Amino acid sequence: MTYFPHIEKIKYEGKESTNPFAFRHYNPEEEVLGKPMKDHMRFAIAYWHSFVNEGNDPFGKGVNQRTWLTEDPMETAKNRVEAAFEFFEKLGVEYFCFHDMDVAPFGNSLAEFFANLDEIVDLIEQKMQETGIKLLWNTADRHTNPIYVNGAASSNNADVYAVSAAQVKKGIDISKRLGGKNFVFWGGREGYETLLNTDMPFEEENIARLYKMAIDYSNEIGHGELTFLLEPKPKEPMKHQYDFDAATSMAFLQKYGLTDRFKLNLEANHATLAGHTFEHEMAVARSYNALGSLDANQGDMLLGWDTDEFPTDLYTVTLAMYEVLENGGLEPGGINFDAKVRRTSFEMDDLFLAHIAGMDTFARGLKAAARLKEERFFDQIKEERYASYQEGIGLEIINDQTDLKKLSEYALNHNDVENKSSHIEYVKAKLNDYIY
Ligand code: XLS
Ligand code: CA
Ligand code: CA
Repeated sequence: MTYFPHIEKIKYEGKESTNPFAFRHYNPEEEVLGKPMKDHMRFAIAYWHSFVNEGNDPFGKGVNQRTWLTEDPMETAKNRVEAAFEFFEKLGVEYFCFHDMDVAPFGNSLAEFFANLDEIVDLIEQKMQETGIKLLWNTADRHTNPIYVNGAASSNNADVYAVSAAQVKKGIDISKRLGGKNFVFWGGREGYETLLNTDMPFEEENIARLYKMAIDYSNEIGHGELTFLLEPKPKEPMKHQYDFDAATSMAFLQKYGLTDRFKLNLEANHATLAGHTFEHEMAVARSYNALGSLDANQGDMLLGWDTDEFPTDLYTVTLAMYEVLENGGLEPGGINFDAKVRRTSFEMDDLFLAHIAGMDTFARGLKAAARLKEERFFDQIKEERYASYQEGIGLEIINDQTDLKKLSEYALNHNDVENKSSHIEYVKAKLNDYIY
């Protein structure tokens, strides 16, 4: 049985290819800065968007043609595993990511859910062994179940807190079993609707408590290598989400002493929602040595929602890949396509076309970023811009050899302060030459 019978393994055919089912830029083994492209990217497929999402929106039902759907939820779940691994292999992607709720039906109780999960994880494990495909990260979906109406670890209801903890425990067990290297905590409904009824410090402390328990449990079961990834998002589904952006998330991790085991999983669309660029979020994370992994997608600048489109904006992707290079790579993280096909792209083959578009865009972004790095484009601009700190009073400042008295004396004797133009339009025009 095959779910994509017309599709052969997707190959790299070069820029001139007119075959829509071929890579024109992503050539997995091609070396860029001494490393195969595929190892720079460590691409992963998001199970939820490609194998669960039905293409519904607030105004209409699902439109996606998906041949793995049946009347029986367990049968559908098993079909999905087959379809997903066929897809990963044909696309040549080595990693995948999933929420517990993506892979197995909840059934009627938590116990039934865990039993369903065990059965499906058996199948996933077998497929991973057969294909060599690996788990980039898994996570516990603590937002879909109606009990999470007031949040999970931030819920006012302690029984809800316990269910959420049980899902996290199960998720870490699954991670150990499948050899996962990362475990994601996206805040889901951790946030508030109104401060009128919310004790914010109390809720945040409870969230931190759960994360500490997760760290302890991972150590206890001999899975202490696991990196936990906190994923910022400013809004949706809550009006205000606690992990607003990278800076807010780092303040939280520092406040509760979690930085040893936690890094950030940054999503492009969430950066947009927070009023930042993707590269800003990555630069902030890097400044804390906390850039863990990426959720590759893009938002629509004309809409205020989390639209999770496939990434095709070469400009942003180039600047993001530049941050990845500056970070020395993402391992053990990677680049997960947290993106869904548009509702009008409802055929099965669109799953391939969309991922090919994203992977080709990242390949082009990587190459442009490598050129920028090799030619020290940004380094030179910055060196020149901060040159005043390389000598004289500037050097004394950065060597901590001054104080307010000395600086005041210096300033009073130097009335001739002169600034230099940044020529920013010229910089942007030159940047275009590297990208296009
Ligand atoms: C939702 C998030 C979610 C996380 C994983 O907006 O992007 O899918 O990446 O829970
Ligand atoms: Ca995400
Ligand atoms: Ca999103």
